[in-house]
Amino acid sequence: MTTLSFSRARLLLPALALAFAMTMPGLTAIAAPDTTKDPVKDAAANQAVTVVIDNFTFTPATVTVTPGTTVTFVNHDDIPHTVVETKHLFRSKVLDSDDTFSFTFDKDGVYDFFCSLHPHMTGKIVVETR
Ligand SMILES: [Cu+2]
Repeated sequence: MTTLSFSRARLLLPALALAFAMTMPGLTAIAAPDTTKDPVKDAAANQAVTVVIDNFTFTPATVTVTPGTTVTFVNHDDIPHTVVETKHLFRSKVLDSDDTFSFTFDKDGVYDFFCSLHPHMTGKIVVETR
């Protein structure tokens, strides 16, 4: 059952995350990159964008897209991660290696997300009509 493994993962992983975070103080410095030059923004409408999870990081950390864009998150780490929108717009299941989660952003807005297993992992999808 996914419910069982999810609960176990939630119990086990925060401690690991904390330990990891302490070894990488620079990670918290990733904040508010300049999105005005994001090349993704210039792609065609109804685009598909991929955010890669690797080395406890969402890349790119900020993506600017037009409404209707489907964003796919893919976990390239060898440990599980999740993608959770801060205001509960979406919440992925636990993504094992190479698992993906997709969400289509229909409305303009700024959508912050994080990994519930490693809350220092954060990212942002900016949806704006051009
Ligand atoms: Cu994670």
